[in-house]
Amino acid sequence: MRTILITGSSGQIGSELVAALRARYGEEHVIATDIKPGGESLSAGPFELLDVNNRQAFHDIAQKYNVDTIIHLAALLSATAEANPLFAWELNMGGLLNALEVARELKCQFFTPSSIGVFGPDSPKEGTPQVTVQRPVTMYGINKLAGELLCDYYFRKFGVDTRGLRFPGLISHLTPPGGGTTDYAVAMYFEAVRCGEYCSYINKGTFMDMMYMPDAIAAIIQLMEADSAKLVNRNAYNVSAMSFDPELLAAEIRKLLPGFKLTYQIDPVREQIAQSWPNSLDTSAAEREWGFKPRFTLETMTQDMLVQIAARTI
Ligand code: AKB
Repeated sequence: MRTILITGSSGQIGSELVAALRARYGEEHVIATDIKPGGESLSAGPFELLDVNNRQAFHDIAQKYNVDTIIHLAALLSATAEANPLFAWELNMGGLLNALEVARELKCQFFTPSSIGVFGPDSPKEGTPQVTVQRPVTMYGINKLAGELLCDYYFRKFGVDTRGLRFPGLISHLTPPGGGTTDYAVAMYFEAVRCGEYCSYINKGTFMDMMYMPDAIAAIIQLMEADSAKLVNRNAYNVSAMSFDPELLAAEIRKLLPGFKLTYQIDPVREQIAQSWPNSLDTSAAEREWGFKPRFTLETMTQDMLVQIAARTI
């Protein structure tokens, strides 16, 4: 049985991943950590306060629980990183380096998410290949691309079993994202249910890849359990389930909430970030090497999101 340490557990991915892994491997086998105190659900199992920039504390907690797997999620997302580039470098790169060092010292399997942010304006926009030109123009993208290379280095040089996914925008009705460029999609669902209208900071015609959180959680587990020998692109798989712009998402919401109104007030920073990213990814390497197959389409995700949000609002 695995024993897994997760950093950034209170975040959008972490809060759902901790629950899924505890259900799969047992409560005591998943050590949730975060820089701030965990909520009720995280504290249902082992929880520790951890600043990932403190390597000694990171090592001590991992050793205390005898962990064999580290899932490193703590990071600033794209919009926040653009507003605080120096702190983004410090946290996104310093935290990752510490996590990899602890994984090396304690011989742990390792996962950290990458992002569609690793691509830039020079990358092909449609069907962006697994291996292609990567010249990101955001601090977040630079961090994530350097992170992929650092994970490759720890695999080749030290034999750490590193793995990673290039996540698109992740949609969830449970924990809101914070500081990302793709967050508008989640906000649109919540506002549609709350008041029937949404003002988008991303422009019509700006397409980005997206995926529903249950598919993201399943993909992490599937990749971590995959046969290492088959993982050619082990630290950086393109994954996505759909691509849409605000208009397409609004049209889907209107199938269930016909009066929904979409307006625009463009945020130039986030719009520019979005425009530097792909419109749609080629995910064939993930399909071929470890069987990636998302279940949710834009239609089924929208149905589920609206039902779940409405159920909570009543
Ligand atoms: C963001 O928008 O920053 C993230 C991402 C695509 O990595 N959701």
